Amino acid sequence: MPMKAVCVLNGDVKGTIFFEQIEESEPVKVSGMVNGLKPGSHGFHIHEFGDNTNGCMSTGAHFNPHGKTHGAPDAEERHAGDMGNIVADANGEAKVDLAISQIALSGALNVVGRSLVVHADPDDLGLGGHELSKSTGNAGARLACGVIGMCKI
Ligand SMILES: [Cu+2]
Ligand SMILES: [Zn+2]
Repeated sequence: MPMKAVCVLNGDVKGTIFFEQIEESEPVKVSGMVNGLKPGSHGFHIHEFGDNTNGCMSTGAHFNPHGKTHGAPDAEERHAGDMGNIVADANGEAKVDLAISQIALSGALNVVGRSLVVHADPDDLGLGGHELSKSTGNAGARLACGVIGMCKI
């Protein structure tokens, strides 16, 4: 059965991102728009907790059910929540249109109830050589976040 979820991003930037999965064996389509960004690349991750009690700081680390190190979404070694970067144009607008196979909207890889986070800086995909590259991609401050919730098909 197809499933659909949505995340409204709130913080220094705004956005609405939809998650759709046709069936369990299919990747999750992640689409939508983020506005108010500095032009360029911004780290885009699913963090483990759907907890915004202390803003984006209480969303925890990257969703990582397999105990891996940080990487690119298509790399062998990466967190399930690693979705790479979104790229904002000169107007600060980033269009998101991804297909992510390491997450799901049900079962062990379910991301519903977790948080989506947009960062101030580019995610170096684990390759930057910074002390944070292998844990966060050195993507800097958490600009906005929101809890991923089920929505009507
Ligand atoms: Cu993040
Ligand atoms: Zn990561």
